[in-house]
Amino acid sequence: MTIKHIATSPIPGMKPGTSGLRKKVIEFAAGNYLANFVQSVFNAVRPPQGFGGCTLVVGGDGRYFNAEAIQTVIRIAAANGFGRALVGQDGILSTPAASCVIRKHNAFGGLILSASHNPGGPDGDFGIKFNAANGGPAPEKITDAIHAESMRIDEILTLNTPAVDIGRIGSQRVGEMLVEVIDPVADYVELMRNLFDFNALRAAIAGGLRLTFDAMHAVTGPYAHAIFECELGAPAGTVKNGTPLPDFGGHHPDPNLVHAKHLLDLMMAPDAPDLGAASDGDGDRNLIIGRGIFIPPSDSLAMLAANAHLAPAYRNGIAGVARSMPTSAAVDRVAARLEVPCFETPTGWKFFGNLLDAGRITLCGEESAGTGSNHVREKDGVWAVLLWLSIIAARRQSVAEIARGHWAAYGRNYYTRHDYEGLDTAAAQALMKTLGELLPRLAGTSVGGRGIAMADDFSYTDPVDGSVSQNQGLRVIFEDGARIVYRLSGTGTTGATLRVYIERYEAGPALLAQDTQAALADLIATSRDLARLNEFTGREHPDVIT
Ligand code: VG1
Ligand code: CO
Repeated sequence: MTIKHIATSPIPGMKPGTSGLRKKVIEFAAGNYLANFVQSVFNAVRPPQGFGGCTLVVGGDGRYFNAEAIQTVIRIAAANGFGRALVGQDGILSTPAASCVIRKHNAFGGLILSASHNPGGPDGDFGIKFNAANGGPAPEKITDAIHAESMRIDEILTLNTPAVDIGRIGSQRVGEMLVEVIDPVADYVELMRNLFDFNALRAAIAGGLRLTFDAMHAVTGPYAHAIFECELGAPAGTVKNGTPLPDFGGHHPDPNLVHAKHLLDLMMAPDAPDLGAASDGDGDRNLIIGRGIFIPPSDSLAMLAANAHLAPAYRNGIAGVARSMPTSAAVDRVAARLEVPCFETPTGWKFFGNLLDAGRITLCGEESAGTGSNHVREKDGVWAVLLWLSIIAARRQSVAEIARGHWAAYGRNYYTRHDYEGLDTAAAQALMKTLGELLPRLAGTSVGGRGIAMADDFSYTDPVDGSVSQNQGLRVIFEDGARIVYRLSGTGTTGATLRVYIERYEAGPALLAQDTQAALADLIATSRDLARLNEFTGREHPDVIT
């Protein structure tokens, strides 16, 4: 085997602090861009004894450039001395399935090729990230090391080998590395079978429980077919847009109320199925809609936590919960009632890893439609649907009844997120800087008729390893518990996206039916005034309201 040494130089654009790399396909496909990142990862994580006995898991969401990228990864992994690569057939592995495979096969880690909910195709986005041996996104210590390596890289090690046939399950050799092409679905289905009572779900579906699942032409199609239709006996057609396509059929695989509007419309009809759900490009997000009712992700997390004991895996209760800071505090109330701890972490799944590994939490989630548990170290869209189905089947109630019952018991955290997309980066940064400077003077004052209890730039100390993550979002907390949070997105690829998160708690059944935007109207106005949004961005309205 002859290892090729390709001279290269650092390529800018790998932001420190982000768990992976997301860019336009044209940037990724140009020159050594992808190869530089992959080599930088290996340089950052190489154990002292080398990669000899190590297994690398490789797979992606099937988007444009996925197949080529996998060949590049395989050659560089072989040249860097990996013993074995496990590759999803046709290059497919959903993010939660990759996490499952890493854990089950005791892999050293994995490279997941996806830009998640970002659009795909030749003009769309591509992405790659490294997950560690626990199956979770690399923690900041590792991502910072990857960034540092990417700034000093001068050489890529690769091989001159023909492309591996990733369409055929079985083993082949690339240089000295064993490449095993695996069924991307099997390990994941087995894990779900162990967590949930498939017999009970099958009986509920046979008894009339109806589901519709939109895979948005992204990676969850094969998983949803295998589980909902084959294992649980839901009728053919339950899974919509179930074939992964390189350009996601020209759609944006983001299961929100804008890009999955058709599902919302369908679920608002009187004869709608009991549960409507969708997932994103790489299968880690979930959208949950009951007949006639959308369940905001923060509420979904709270409702799942309150009812998790109805599924076998969580029968004995949960150890604790965690939510990202901008996620509403609905789940905090459930944790208080269950008398388990509730952790508040920065945005991004990597911050849940230590808490899950240490057994301090069982369930966790984010307002951005991510929910998961200790079964893997990623958020998991199909898992969330299975847990919802389990709860509906066990309680024999509709989603609307479960939600109204929950709000009656715990009160309701009215919550919305306003996204201002494609902003001029300098303008967005100026807004954040100005607001950040204002925050220390806000406590004790009042705005829009509300007293401000505290205002700060969120900083997190990991309770397990003590590591500190700063600048994780500007938050303004009012005396009545209402909150406004501002942060800039770390996942966009065009300009800057400002996310403004707005929340207010209300107890008492009289207000349960109120429209969320109306319930938060005064805080929404305050959020714009405080940040001088119009002045900095020239925007009158957000682009996406969730
Ligand atoms: C967004 C979400 C965040 C999520 C991240 C990755 O990040 O807000 O909650 O963890 O996407 O999700 P940002 O920085 O754009 O706000 V996924 O499904 O794209 O892996
Ligand atoms: Co995703």
